[in-house]
Amino acid sequence: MSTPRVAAIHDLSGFGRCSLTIVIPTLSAMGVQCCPLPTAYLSTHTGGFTGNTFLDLTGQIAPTAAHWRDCGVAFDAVYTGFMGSREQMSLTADFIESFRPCLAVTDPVMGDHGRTYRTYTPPMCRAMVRLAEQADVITPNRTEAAILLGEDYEALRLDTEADCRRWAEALSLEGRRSVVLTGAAPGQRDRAGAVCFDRTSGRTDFVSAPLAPGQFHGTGDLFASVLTGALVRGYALAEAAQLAADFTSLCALRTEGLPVREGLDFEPLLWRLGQAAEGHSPQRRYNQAEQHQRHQYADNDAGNQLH
Ligand code: PXL
Repeated sequence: MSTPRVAAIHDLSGFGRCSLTIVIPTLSAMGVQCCPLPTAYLSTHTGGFTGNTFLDLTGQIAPTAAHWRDCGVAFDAVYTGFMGSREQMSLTADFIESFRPCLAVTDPVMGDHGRTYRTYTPPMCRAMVRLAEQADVITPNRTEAAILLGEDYEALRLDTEADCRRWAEALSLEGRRSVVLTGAAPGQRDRAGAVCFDRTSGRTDFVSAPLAPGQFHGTGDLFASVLTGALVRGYALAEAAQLAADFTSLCALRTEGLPVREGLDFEPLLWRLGQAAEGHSPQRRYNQAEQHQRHQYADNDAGNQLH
């Protein structure tokens, strides 16, 4: 079976572990080929550091897409994350459409804990809402979910299973896209979790893993990267989200006590992720119709697959 291939459109931040410095090693460890298309180069990420450099790479998106198409490259998935400008979002949307049928996974990176990231302006957030409308799978946190839905952050509560189901279903745009809404572990104080709405079945499932103390940078990037890798390796949505929750939790637990802005200390654990993913044979996903038929639902209690 050939190696699944993912185009990853995210920023490249040299120090601080986020975006491509997480996406590339994670997908590689899972036996997935990652083709990065950096949206910008920054010396560090923008959370916890000031004075970072910022080299905008918007001009690279269309020519890279054209060159890859000329080379006959096809992708199982296009996975998008942090964007550097409003223009990048429409270019990224064009990129996705020109590589259909591929799975489009959009992590609508805009903010956390009720606040947008420093570089995100309201027009950029509106452009992200439009980009996410084209996605097959979105992975918002609570802050991003509120922006996507035009809701007040305080109103978007994830305290009960019913709340979580309601918001996940609202985010699905009447079942057109699948949703993995993170930060949702209703009634479980000591667990971190997500609620998953799968458009192929209309099912809503909950996944969770032990909660580590502290809020580390890049946690969302790691979660979405594992999820994407698992999806192109043939995991069903809830099963992919469970693996992502397990691995992110394991990494967060070992990072405890290290500087928050340096992100999750995930590299020493990548071999475990590789081992877990090995149990699944990769499936080519160029044809989305086929892919939808293949989706089968794992029991919610799939259990921790990382040993
Ligand atoms: O982890 C999200 C992220 C990605 N990329 C950059 C960021 C952030 C969050 O602050 O600054 C550059």
